[in-house]
Amino acid sequence: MVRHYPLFLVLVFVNEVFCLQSSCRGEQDSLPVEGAGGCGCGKLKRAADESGTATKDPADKYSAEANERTSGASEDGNKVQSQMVLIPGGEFLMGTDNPGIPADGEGPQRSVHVDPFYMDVQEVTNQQFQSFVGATGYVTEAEKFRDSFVFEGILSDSVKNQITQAVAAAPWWLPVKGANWKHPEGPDSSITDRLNHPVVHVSWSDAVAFCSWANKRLPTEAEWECACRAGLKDRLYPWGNKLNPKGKHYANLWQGEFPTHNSGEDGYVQTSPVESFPANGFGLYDIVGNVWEWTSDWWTVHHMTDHQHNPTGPPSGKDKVKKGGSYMCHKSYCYRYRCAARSQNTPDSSASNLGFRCVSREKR
Ligand SMILES: [Ca+2]
Ligand SMILES: [Ca+2]
Repeated sequence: MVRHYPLFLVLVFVNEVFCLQSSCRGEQDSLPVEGAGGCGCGKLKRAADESGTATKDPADKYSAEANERTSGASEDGNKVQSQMVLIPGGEFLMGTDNPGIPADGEGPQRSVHVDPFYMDVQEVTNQQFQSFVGATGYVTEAEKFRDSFVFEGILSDSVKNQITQAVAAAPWWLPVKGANWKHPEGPDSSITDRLNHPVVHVSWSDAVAFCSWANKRLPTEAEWECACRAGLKDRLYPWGNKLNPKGKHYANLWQGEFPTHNSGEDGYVQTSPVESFPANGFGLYDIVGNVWEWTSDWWTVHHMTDHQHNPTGPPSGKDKVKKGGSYMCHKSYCYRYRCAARSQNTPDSSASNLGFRCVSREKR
């Protein structure tokens, strides 16, 4: 199966990934909420019907019965599964009344209750995803579509030279044939030397399938944000309000001029091994930075100010919420490595800076 993108779709697609992951800040800062659509956000879609392979409900295939047969929890114990920590839940203030990017729907601040739950201390790694694929034969959406989006700055010259499509507004996002979780920068790359890095090029549906196999699920946005804040009130970051307390880096972000120069001052210009930076107060690593993390909620920028109990987001939508920002985020264009920050992609989207972690009601 080969999927050909019409050029206009590629342009929309690239622009969309670009917008959703990182940029549009200049536009969004100056636009009302409705202006979020002005950057093309919300239109990103893979043509699933053309491929005929998109998974509508991946959890169906990875049922509890299948999990008992194959999941790391039942056979390999903690070798495959992430360690989990209890997130005590309770009342917390979600969102902010001082949004860094108002058009993203970061506000208003509202009182939210979430029940206690367990969360993976780390982003799901390549090794863990490899175990899942080895046990189930799962094929990701990027593999079915035979391409995914990769940041130009991490591509080899030989791969770049084969790409003829580009976008003036976002030339650093390139559609790479053969890019997928096993080959993050295309066919000439591998995960051999980064098994402990977060898996990337996984769609929302892929993430749901993995979590279901592990007898877990994706966090709601409220759960994710409660976990990010770690009991601190009105703080920008999981550790406080200063980005680099005492001159130290607390997350894998971008230093330097985006997109031309990443100084790697924090030690990494791409993904970093999970747990390379300090954990937050709940014991969660890389909850901001490293890779974006999918949540289970559909996207909306309109939020009730009423108190909410275990909110799960809108009943339907086009995009799923992702949280935490990535190694590509810099304040100059992607001030989204804050707990209140948020962005979105369609469920079948995948890129080189988007991953996930799982949660569960019981400890796994
Ligand atoms: Ca970095
Ligand atoms: Ca992260």
